[in-house]
Amino acid sequence: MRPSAVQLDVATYGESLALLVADQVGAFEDVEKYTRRLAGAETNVAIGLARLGLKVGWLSRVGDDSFGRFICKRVAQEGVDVSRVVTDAQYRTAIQLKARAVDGADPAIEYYRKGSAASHLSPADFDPDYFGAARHLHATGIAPALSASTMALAHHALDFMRARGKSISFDPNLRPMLWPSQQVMAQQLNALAAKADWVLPGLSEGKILTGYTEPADIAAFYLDRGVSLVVVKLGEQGAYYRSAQGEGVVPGVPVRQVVDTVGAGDGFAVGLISGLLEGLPIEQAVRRGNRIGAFAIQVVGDMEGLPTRSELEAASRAD
Ligand code: KDG
Repeated sequence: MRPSAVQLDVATYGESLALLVADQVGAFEDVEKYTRRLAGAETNVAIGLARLGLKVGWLSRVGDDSFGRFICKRVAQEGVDVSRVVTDAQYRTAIQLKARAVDGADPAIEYYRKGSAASHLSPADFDPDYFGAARHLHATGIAPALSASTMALAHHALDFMRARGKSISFDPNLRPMLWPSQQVMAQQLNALAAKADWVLPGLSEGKILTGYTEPADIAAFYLDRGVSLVVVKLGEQGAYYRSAQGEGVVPGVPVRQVVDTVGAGDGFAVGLISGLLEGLPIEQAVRRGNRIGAFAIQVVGDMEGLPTRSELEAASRAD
């Protein structure tokens, strides 16, 4: 029997991976030492929101193995509800390697995730009471890339939340190595994006998904499909936003040193989602997104840099 529903601000679903970050610079085959951390776009966002004090729940499947237990323990330690994470007796928890980043360049990664426990998530894992009790759904383009059943879950979750008038954010999080082709990736992710309220592509992602090169055209592509707000992330330049109410560019937050870019987009999503759920005007929510994105890139791990509420407030006051 499923435990009774928890009242959530934000619900999400997807795969988390045991992340092994190289302790030394170089090719994976030459690295001898790795530090174990946590990866997963959805749990990065869930943890960031929980650090700001929101109630967040995460649906997933993990293997009945040490990495699965590590992931559940680590995510729960951050205050995210893991009561809907299923331990799968048959399939393993996924692993990701990440290279030591050099001079702010995107680090190389390698996945061991095909056929993983989370790739067996399906609509049968979706608890309507749990999701129905949440105000907001955060979805990414990674979970649906894993298998036909995770794609079915993604459509099911977005359709369910949409039918109940909940807000939905969608970050395409392009991972081409998980898709059979760029064309299939674009077509399938655009179909999901059209079911969301807030769509958050990076500029290069928006170009791949829509064929347009300008942020305004990328935004128009999604607004024409019924999305209410599009924010195109522009890296250190900040972010461009557009909705029926207007458009603008919010400049980026400078950082002293970019340590590792992975997780910047998840940090951005934390700021935007929390800001909009708290009723901030779009421009201020985007500003918060830029700020938290800047926190995320100053550390080696994917989510360790995400701020608590007081750290966020201190950084905002320092401006
Ligand atoms: O956005 C950061 C994530 O991409 C990272 O933590 C790992 O979820 C991950 C993935 O599938 O690449």
